[in-house]
Amino acid sequence: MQQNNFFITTPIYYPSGNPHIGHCYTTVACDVVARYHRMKGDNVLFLTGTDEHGLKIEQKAKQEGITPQAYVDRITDSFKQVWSLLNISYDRFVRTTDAYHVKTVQAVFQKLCDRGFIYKGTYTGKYCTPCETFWPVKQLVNGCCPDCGREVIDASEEAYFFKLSQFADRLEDLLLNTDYLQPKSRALELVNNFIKPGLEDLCVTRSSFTWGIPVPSDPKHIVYVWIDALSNYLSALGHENDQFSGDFKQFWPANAHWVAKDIMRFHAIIWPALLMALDLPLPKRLVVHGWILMDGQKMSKSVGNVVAPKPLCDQYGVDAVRYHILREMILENDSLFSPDVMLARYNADLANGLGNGVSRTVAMVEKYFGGTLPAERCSAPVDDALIAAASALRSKVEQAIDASRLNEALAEIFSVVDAANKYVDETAPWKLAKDLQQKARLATVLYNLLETWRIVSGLLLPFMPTTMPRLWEQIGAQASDTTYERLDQWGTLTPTVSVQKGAVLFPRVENE
Ligand code: ME8
Repeated sequence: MQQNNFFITTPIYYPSGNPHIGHCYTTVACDVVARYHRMKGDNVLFLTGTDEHGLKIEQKAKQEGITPQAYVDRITDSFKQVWSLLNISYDRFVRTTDAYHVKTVQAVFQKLCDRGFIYKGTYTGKYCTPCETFWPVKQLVNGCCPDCGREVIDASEEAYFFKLSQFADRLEDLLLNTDYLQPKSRALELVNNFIKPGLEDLCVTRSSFTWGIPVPSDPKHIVYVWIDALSNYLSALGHENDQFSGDFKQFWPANAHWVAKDIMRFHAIIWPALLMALDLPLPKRLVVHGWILMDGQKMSKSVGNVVAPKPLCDQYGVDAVRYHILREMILENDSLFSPDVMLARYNADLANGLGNGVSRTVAMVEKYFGGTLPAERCSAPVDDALIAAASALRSKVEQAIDASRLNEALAEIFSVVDAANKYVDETAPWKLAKDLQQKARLATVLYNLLETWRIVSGLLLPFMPTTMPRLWEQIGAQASDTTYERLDQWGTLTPTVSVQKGAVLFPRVENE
């Protein structure tokens, strides 16, 4: 089988506060896609990291009376701890303070100068400190930052500019006529808001603070934090540094950058323009999702309405948290985080639907057959719908994941969970068990259920990587039964399969 390379990235997060459920959404989503591609046999490189420079970090460290480096070291650790808690299988963690990254940023900046895309001028305009963003006055909303709504300050300084305006036509074409942006519905918003009003050249250096990467030829200027940050996707592959030899050639262009809509503009306009100026291939896909809202507002450190992942994981288990945040999010929309919805969905989908469905099947195999099914079979028409639904599931899940619609992949899987539970009601194994003539029929019903749980759990593995192997032990599935190739092959479990009763997979959680 030919191995495809697959390079997927999260944003590199600002270590200006501990990670919350919003950061977890993007990271868990990328983790699922990365695990899914590994399961398919692809050669995956999954990158995440932290974006550690800029005025905001410098100010935070000052408030605490420590150096910016000490400050980012601490918060970056807290990101790594949360990713480890959530079972995030990243392959590489880039920090913009890493020496190899600094080298790449300086080389990229110099290359843009050498190629004539950067020139020196004077910047006058408005600056939003929390967002680290300069805004042309015409883009302000009611005089405030169009992203976060907060006040902006006057700013004027000698600075370097990137000739972003030259790329307007190519960017418009990229957004409207290619599959770069997903969902496509966001393209018009970008073209109308940013390209049509006239793209201005981008100020790409700062000289009002020092916590950043100096311009190599003019070190009193610091490279703009977004040029610094976006370059992580190149530096982490060893481009223009000698840290990871061969990876750039192997993994660039990225297969998917995942971000939320707050930073879409940087990834849909500035990033491709920089790559065009560097004459590098463009990423294949930019996946932009909405926000997790809390009380009607974006969940964010600065609004102060964040939900921390640790207490939720303590209450529900890590896999349930991974499941829940992905199950609720429709790519185009924002989604509300609600503890009540989480509780109700956990109990309905995981505790009752999947967990109870599996444990009931296992208990019946134990009760009626001492734990091992006999080989005799007797089919009935009622089996056909379940077998068809389970056999077709892999291709539906594949389609949904390839379209970055993870909630739809989960909805497809849980419709088969429902079908399996309905099949139990329809076939009433407890009635069959009363009739000695029906042994083969009873074994067939239970085998069909075990097979359905095998397919369902195999496809759920990227979403719930801890619980699914425990489920396999219970239904008697071997590692070879749950490989990707077997997940659309009905009849994989050995006919005389033995089950093993185990701990409750998803204990019910009561409303406190
Ligand atoms: O923007 N809902 O870092 P950041 C959904 N350093 N996703 C959310 C979210 C929410 N309420 N809150 C945060 C930066 N996110 C830059 C990125 S990349 C070259 C540089 C997620 O810490 C989402 O992925 O502000 C969003 O795009 C990202 O965190 C912003 O993280």
